[in-house]
Amino acid sequence: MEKRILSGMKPSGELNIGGYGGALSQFVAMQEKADCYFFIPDLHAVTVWQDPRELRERSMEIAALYLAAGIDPKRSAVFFQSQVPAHAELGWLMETQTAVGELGRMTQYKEKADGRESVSSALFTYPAYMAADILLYQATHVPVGDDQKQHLELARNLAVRFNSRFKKNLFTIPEPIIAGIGSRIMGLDDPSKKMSKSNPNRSSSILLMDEPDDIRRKFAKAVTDSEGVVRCDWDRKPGISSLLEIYSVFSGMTIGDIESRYQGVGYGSFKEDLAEAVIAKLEPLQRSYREIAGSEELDRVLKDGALRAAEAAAATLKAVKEAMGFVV
Ligand code: AQP
Repeated sequence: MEKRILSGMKPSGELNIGGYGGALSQFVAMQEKADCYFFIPDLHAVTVWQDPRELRERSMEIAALYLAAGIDPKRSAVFFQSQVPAHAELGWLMETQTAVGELGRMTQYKEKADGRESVSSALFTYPAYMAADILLYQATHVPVGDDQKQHLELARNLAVRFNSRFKKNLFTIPEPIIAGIGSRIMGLDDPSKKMSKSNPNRSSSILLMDEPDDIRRKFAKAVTDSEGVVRCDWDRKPGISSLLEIYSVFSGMTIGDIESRYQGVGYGSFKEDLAEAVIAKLEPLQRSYREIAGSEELDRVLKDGALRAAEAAAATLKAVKEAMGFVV
């Protein structure tokens, strides 16, 4: 069977190098090997409050960044989730197959709900909708960072359950592609938490659109430890380990090579070189982003992507509705 991949990045904030390491940097290589659907899961972004103007701007920003990173829209479908109504429709149907207990076990929900006075029911049910995103396109593979493994497991369980309850082999069971290097990039201010778009502290993240001086300044201030040795040890040295991970993603060097290069050298020059490696990769991305953002070509790509996605999704949705007993 042909390999088919679905992946996307939520427009819940400005993109940072966490999402770049865990997702965007791998998209181009994926399209060489598979039929790819790269979407912008804007329906998922609104599971927590989003300012409407910012949501629109960030959604367009992510679409432009996909192309700037090298996604070829002739090969891969690039589209907004909200422009393909089948996502919401299958999402509802998958919700009917999901137990409240299963959703309650999702650690991402627990983390996100923690400390909030009011939580939308959509934040709770979102994993069933994520399952629908994947199953709608019969994705054979889904790249997952550390934080998404549990959600993909749920999607697999739902697919198996649906196939056995209604119709064998209707859904393809998606396999995870576990991101290797880059799957764990932590906040610069607190290496116990992942670098997140929704973190209001701007110095916790390197944004993909940051100016070189901001990048240098943020890395210089990144939390490390007092040992002064550049080595990877996630338990004892999460700050340096995360910086090593970033260095590896942006330089192409292995963690081992970087450790050897900085033997006997303090954190200062390691951080300076790390900043330059990141700047060198982000500059061409930013340049190409500026050419693409706001262009008519981008609008065309998104329109075409939504049409292609809707066509692929329609076949699955019809089969699901028939299997469940709807009059279609
Ligand atoms: N810090 C990270 N390190 C490695 N991978 C990461 N990803 C996100 N942050 C990191 C990976 O990027 C993909 C897209 O994620 P997303 O944008 O859909 O959602 P997210 O994981 O919830 O990202 P954020 O930044 O944490 O957003 P908010 O703050 O809104 O929840 C995924 O594959 C993810 O693993």
